[in-house]
Amino acid sequence: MTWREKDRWQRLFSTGAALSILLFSTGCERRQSALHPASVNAERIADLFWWMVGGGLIIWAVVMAIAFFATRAHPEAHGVRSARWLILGGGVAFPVVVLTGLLIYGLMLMPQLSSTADIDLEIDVAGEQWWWRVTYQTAAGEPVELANEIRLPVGQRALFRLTSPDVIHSFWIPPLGGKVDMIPGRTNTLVLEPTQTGTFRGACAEYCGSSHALMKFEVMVMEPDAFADWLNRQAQPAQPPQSESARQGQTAFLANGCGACHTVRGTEANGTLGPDLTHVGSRLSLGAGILPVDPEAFTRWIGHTGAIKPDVKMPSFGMLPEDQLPAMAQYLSELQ
Ligand code: HEC
Ligand SMILES: [Cu+2]
Repeated sequence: MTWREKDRWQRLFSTGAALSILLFSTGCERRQSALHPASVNAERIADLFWWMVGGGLIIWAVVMAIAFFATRAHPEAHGVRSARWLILGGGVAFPVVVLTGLLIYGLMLMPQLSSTADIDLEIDVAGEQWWWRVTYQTAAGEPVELANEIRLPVGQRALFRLTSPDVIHSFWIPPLGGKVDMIPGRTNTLVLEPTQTGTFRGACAEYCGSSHALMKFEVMVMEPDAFADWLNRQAQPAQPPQSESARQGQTAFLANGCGACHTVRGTEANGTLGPDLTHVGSRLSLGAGILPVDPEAFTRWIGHTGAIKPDVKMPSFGMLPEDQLPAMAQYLSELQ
């Protein structure tokens, strides 16, 4: 291959790489993108991001113009005085001014971002391996526990208390905010005030073990009335099984020891190691954002737990008699 051919291949390759990066980055989903902010603080941070991108582009253009000037337009030697002026101006004065401006802007944002005043609602979230334990403090007194799902009323300020029982996770809902570490023995706080309704997606942003990539959660921002109805329903005990197969499912659920790890409020199942299943049939996802919520998915989850989520802290129950899994799946789907 001659030098010229090699050059052409290289150019083709780098254009292809640049194009695919562009395609991938525009393929980002809105519901999991920090560039489509949907909360007061996320909007402020996105503004800061765009100012920095804009400023960076201008500085890049100026540097390119100077490089062009020095290498193509006037390649001859330049005077010492004008060179010194350029170095002091562009190398010392300019960065000092720009970086000081950015620092002041950032410092001015911080008190607003971390303020915990005027809270409408308090939610505890614990990062578990590998799911999210979510507890709402209700006005009525009894806290309401659920998993892998957070609903918020639009326009209200929600205070999150973030913890972890064992390893470090990081709580992140890109369109709303976060990337706040959940550290054992410590409680970090985060305030979110959503500005639009919609369903968003959160993820763990700190490597926490083998199924780190399989712990997601759904965040639904709703009108305040719909939110209050939802929280009321979540506070109710589980409804009794409706169909014959769900009744058999409940018997199997209790007989096979599921209640040692799972709570179904209103029944004798009161374990706390795994997610509260009182209203699991009404959830937006199963297994921390990796399966849909339907009888088929329940059957798969119970029968192939470890294959779906490596190192999961729930044993697989694939060895149970064949009719028990669909019956339990029916029971769980009816826990609306
Ligand atoms: C040793 C404790 C343990 C036992 C016993 C157990 N589970 Fe689990 N279960 C868990 C844990 C932990 C999770 C969370 C797994 C994850 O997503 O990482 C879980 C998750 C689930 C989920 C998904 C919940 C959600 O909101 O995503 C369902 C459904 C479930 N278990 C059903 C059952 C059934 C049915 C049985 C009995 C046949 C059972 N479990 C027995 C610990 C247990
Ligand atoms: Cu994690």
